Amino acid sequence: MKLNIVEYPDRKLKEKSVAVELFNEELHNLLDAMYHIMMDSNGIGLAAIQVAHAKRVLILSIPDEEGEQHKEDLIEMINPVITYKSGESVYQEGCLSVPSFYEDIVRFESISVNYQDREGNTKKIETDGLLSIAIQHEMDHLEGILFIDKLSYSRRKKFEKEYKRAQKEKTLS
Ligand code: Y12
Ligand code: CO
Repeated sequence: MKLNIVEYPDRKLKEKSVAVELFNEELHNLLDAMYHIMMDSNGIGLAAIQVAHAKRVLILSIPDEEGEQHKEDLIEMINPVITYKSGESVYQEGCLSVPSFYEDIVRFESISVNYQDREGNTKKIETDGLLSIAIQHEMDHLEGILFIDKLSYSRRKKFEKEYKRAQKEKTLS
């Protein structure tokens, strides 16, 4: 399966993803292809809508203390639901669909999430730190929300300005 990353301002990213009902080969092929494009793009998290599949699917590969990502640490979440949230944390986020732009975003510090794995088994994770932030960022994608949608009016303006300048530079080079 050949996938491409959908980039802002593509309207596809605004789509709400639908629940997965079939845990079949098609889903497994999508998950495998998402893993490859995420790793090839130096990402740590990816939602299916970012590769134009409006399904409630996301993957996460959080680096270890040495900054290395291991296949065995890959987390695949199907139909995730946050069942508990507490605290507040701020992290400078980036997104493969909004390349070259990073901003501080406020999220819950700790969360509990119920989800299904690729076989449809029910799972639960309780987490904080980078994994918690990454899950919340990817779950926003399932609702058609980008991290830039969470910026204040002035920061959003700053983003639009930087984005327009980057586009102009692209066309000139
Ligand atoms: C914390 C905050 C946000 C997330 C969501 C997952 N985000 C990413 O995986 C972002 C990856 C990313 C990679 C980039 O490429 C390189 O660094 C080579 C990048 O830079 C460019 O596109 C130029 C931007 C974002 C998880 C945890
Ligand atoms: Co993103």
